[in-house]
Amino acid sequence: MIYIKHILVTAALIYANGPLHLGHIRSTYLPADIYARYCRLAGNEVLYICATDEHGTPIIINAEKEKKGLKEFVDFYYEKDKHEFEQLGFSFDIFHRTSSVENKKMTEHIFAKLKENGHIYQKEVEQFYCEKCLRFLPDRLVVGTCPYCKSKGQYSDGCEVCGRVLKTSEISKPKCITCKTSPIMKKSMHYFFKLSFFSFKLKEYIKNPNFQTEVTNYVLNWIDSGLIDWDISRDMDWGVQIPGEKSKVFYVWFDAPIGYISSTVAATPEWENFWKKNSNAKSESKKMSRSSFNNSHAKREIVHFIGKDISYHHYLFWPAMLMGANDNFLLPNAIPVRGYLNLEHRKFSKSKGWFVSISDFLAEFQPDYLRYYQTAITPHSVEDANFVWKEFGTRINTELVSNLGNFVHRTLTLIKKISNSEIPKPELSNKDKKLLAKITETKEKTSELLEKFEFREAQEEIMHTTSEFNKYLSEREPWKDRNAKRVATTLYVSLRWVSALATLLQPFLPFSSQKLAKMLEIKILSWNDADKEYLKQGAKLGEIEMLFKKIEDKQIEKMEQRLKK
Ligand code: B3M
Ligand code: ZN
Repeated sequence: MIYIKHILVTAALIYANGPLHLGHIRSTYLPADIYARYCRLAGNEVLYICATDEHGTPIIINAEKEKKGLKEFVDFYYEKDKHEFEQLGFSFDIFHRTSSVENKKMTEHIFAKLKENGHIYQKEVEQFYCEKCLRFLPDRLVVGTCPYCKSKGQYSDGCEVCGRVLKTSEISKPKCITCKTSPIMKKSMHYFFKLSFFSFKLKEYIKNPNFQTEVTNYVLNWIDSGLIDWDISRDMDWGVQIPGEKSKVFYVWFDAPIGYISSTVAATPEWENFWKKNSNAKSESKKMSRSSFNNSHAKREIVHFIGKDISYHHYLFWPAMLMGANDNFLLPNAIPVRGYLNLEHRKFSKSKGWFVSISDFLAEFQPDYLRYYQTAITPHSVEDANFVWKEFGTRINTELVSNLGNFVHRTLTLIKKISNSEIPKPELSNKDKKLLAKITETKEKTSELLEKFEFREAQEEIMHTTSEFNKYLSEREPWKDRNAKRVATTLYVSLRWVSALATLLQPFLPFSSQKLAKMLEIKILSWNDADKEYLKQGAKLGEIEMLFKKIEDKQIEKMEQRLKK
């Protein structure tokens, strides 16, 4: 089937409460960027949306630690995150914030709808209250001992050691995080969302074949063990105020996913084309062919990329909110989930110094190195992975530098030397033609993999074909071949793969793909044309630049040393 889709791609909204590290990139922002870039090249109408998640108690705690005002604190991380995401080449169409006017309005709207439809009720509950600080202490503002595994120093909303989500007042030996006194229990009227009402519908919803079964098995388990209605209010001032209330805001997990919609609103007046069932999208015209995966008859697609720790919120709360609002909202078509990243086999920890920030990385290496390695170690599954400096160095040097970079460089410099940068005229044998056909095959195979979110395998596919062309070039030895026709043919065939690479690499390595396009003096237009002969005979190549630089052992040692300190 042939048509343009409206595709909304989101990456989990990053908490504006600390510097980004490599772990954030791998599970969420990079895969989402690869997908968004590919979908654009494939001719779809795409929006890639992200924002800072600026509410909730983690922000309050870290702002207090850094002795900054809340607004000043989130402003700082909003700017910092935005800048670092840009440096890594993430192609957001908007990087917005959940503290925006649009988000306040959309949150109020969805809340009003849920209320209107009878999905909200009020109930009096007991909450921790600090008599010294004179404030309620929701979620992370209380620390204590986990009642299950007895680990000390756990937040009242969940234990990081045994992974259990805790109910209010369940934690033992509670203490106020600020003044360390023991809080009392005080009554407060809260708002609840009837999550339990949606159990059946959610069970139907998760049957979507786009979802990973390893995830839906979990989710099904949660549903079967009984969904509990969800307290969506908090007694504090930081957040989206609940209409008609004083010192009561929505729970951060209520307004955060709404940030996906409100950021789309801020990005385009045509936001409904991405979010609503019956809006009249203008560009349903016929254009691109997409493989049969992923209900390809649907004209709209919403894809949320997330890390595995927030599956509950995305597979249950969020679709239930959209269903309950009953306002023509589409439900997410796909929610790809990926696992955590460890650093040299240990959990990232900023406080323990076991950490690599984006700025530290970029001070030493180009952003495409990070993109390449992270994609190479990230399957489309909840499996965790390891960032290992030595392995990083080896893989970049053998795969990017020796295989890809070398092939491109050899081809282009030989053309420059032999034919004064003019595109050579070939005489193709059957063997040459067979190799050229490989370009189309690779393009198609890569599309299929990308549409199944198998980005690691897609990147491998391109690298594998690069090795084949590299082997061809080495075997034909054009640098010492005396047959001018043969030399021209060898270089022509190699150049066809170089020019295909400019497009095929774009989702993965946007900086290198751009450099390559500049050397070839071409514009990257569409995925579909990647295998076409768009370098015409007689045309000339531009200036040649090195794509990649070898990583030295001492650079790797320096990064390892930094961890040990
Ligand atoms: N900020 C948690 C996280 O960054 C949370 C995601 C919100 S997505 C709507 O993993
Ligand atoms: Zn206190």
